[in-house]
Amino acid sequence: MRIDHIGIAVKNLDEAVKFYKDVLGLELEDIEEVPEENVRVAMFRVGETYIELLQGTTQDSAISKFIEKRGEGIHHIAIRVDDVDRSTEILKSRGAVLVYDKARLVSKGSRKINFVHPKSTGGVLLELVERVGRE
Ligand code: CMX
Repeated sequence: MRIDHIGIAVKNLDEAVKFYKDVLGLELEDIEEVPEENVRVAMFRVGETYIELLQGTTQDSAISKFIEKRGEGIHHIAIRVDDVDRSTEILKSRGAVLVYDKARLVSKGSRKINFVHPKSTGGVLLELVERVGRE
């Protein structure tokens, strides 16, 4: 296990990308739309992990709702796991509240994800992410 990425909710992805790239000098790895989650995301490599900037693409997206309620800022911490289905079942059996009953495949099948609700963790949304076909 390791920290896969830290997710930051932003209102304007293009402006935020400019700042992280041109001012902070971070390396932009990828920008993609993740329709399953109603977000557009930009990934910046920071050593062994990533910073993920997220903009909601619909008003009812989790990111748009988060920004409306709490403003821009850190939205989640993602932990890389080997088998997200197994992690989901183990955590449920230990009493954690998972957002999805079954983990979801996203990003054209390259990632399988689930979330532990902030009510379980002391106020931090935790993502569990399996990189499919990657170590
Ligand atoms: N971190 C910490 N607390 C959060 C939070 C977050 N990211 N999002 C919501 N909360 C808090 C709210 O402030 C609220 O607290 P209070 O009860 O004290 O007011 C509580 O959790 C419930 O909030 P809510 O507005 O009623 O929000 P919902 O229950 O509708 O949604 C959640 C919360 C976590 C279930 C929803 O955001 C979700 O389904 N998240 C998983 C999907 C997701 O985040 N997708 C975007 C990222 C996709 C990607 O990384 O690719």
